Amino acid sequence: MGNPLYDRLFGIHAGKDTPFLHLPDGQALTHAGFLDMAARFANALTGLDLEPGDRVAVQVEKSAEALALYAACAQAGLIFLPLNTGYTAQELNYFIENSGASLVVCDTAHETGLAEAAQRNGARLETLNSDGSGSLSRRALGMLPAFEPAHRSEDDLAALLYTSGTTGRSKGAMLTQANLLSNAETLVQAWRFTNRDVLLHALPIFHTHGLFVATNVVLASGGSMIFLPKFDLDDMLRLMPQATTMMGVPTFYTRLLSDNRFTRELTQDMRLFISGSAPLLADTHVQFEDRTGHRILERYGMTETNMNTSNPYDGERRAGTVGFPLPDVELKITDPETGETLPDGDIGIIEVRGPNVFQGYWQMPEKTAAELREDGFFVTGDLGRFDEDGYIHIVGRGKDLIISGGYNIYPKEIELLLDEQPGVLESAIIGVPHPDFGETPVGILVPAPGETPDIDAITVRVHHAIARFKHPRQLIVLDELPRNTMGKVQKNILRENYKDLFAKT
Ligand code: MCA
Ligand code: AMP
Repeated sequence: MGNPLYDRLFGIHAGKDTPFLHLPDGQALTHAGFLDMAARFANALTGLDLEPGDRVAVQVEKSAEALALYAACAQAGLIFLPLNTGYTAQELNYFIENSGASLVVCDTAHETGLAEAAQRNGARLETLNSDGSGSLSRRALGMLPAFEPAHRSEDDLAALLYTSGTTGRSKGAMLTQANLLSNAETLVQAWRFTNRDVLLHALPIFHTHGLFVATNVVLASGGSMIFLPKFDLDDMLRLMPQATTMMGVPTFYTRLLSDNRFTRELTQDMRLFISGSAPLLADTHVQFEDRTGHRILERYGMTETNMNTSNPYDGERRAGTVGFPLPDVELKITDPETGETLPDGDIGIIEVRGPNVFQGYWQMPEKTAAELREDGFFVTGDLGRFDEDGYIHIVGRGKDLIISGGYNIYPKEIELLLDEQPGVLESAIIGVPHPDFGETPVGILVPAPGETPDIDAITVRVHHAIARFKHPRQLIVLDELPRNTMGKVQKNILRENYKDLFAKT
């Protein structure tokens, strides 16, 4: 039976002295060296009595070792559960409990804060730091650099990625080996990746974009990555001439364009720039081409589906669109009320079906049934339309979601928190345009009768409870929220009223 994920992404590189990771310290880790590291971690994991199917929750900084832990989980048949490094202990407690993780891996700095949550949920706790040190690495160092991959089938779960929801509770998207492999292999073809490619990798590796889209594509094609801990403009400009491709969220592109050192000459050896996770403004697309001569290739995906559509490699990459459905992905536009397919050109909800689509939400059958139809179509909640040439335009969202610098923020989660603060009757979180992050959350508070909410105290509590990127950039007190005749809060009016709060001057 083998282990398709391990075999097709990692095992194929056994014994190769070719570079895989170019690290910030100037060192390169070869494919063989990386596999040795992964095998040691796999031995360490099984030494902790983990068995195929167990969940491994990982909140660590980006490093070669962190990536090797992903490979090790694939090799040992464990379900990899990566977590945003910005999440607070309170948020992590939920993920550990909900997933029933057997092992939590975190930075030493967070060990004390997580110890109780791990213990309460019967999970072991190990550490892995950005410099590669930590208790798990120490275990791994004492292990052999060889590990017989656990038998797994394509239908077995490979990863559990939590994605927030409109109800405020995060849901674990169950992704199988087949989900990940089919998408990686499709994207290699669609974007013409080869073993000569060098990807400039500055994305985090705890989300689909940096982990599956970027890393799996490079693994499947045999190329290498310049593996940066995070997006740093100076590093990007310095290293771009050594790369052939880059994947980024729109903020990467606007930040590059804001610097005069970013020139046509600097990008002359680049083959391809890819953007996704949030809408790329048509204006950014045009400016980018004017400056560099390259047309950014925009694609569209979700945690639940990996990538669904892409602009063409050959042919017109059309600004303001996300291109065509990928091979084997079916996409239809449906009426939000009836679910019926709409005629081409009409705006409706985007639904997708294909080998990329997840298996449902971990232990949440009702939520799964609400979004994943019995015929296999997944209701994305994004609003779109086909244009006359078949390009897909995303024109909005049917779901209440804010995307800040590529990170999703679900207003409901923050509203629930604000509503329970002293002196607050009710609240609304809206997304307003932001020059750097695309959108940013702003909170509107309505005081309880006769009370004055203490904004400073509320801010402190919000900061303690949720990740930095979700913090409302401003809290505004209003006497009441605008409502329609049905009593529903009219967020569109609030968005319009506050749309210029962070406008560029
Ligand atoms: C960091 N901060 C943020 C964000 N990132 N605040 C709001 N939105 C953000 N995205 C916080 C920092 O913690 C910091 O807090 C402060 O804001 C300013 O940080 P700054 O230095 O400006 O930010 P940065 O560290 O440079 O990060 C910005 C970034 C980063 C480079 C845009 O957020 C990023 O790499 N985003 C990519 C996210 C991504 O990979 N998304 C894919 C999801 P303080 O002031 O306290 O220090 S997967 C997905 O969506 C689907 C599948 C898809 O289609 O890809
Ligand atoms: P996530 O849940 O983090 O996977 O985010 C997925 C969401 O990001 C999608 O449902 C879209 O709303 C949005 N998204 C991803 N790529 C694009 C894109 N190219 N244009 C517009 N929105 C996008």
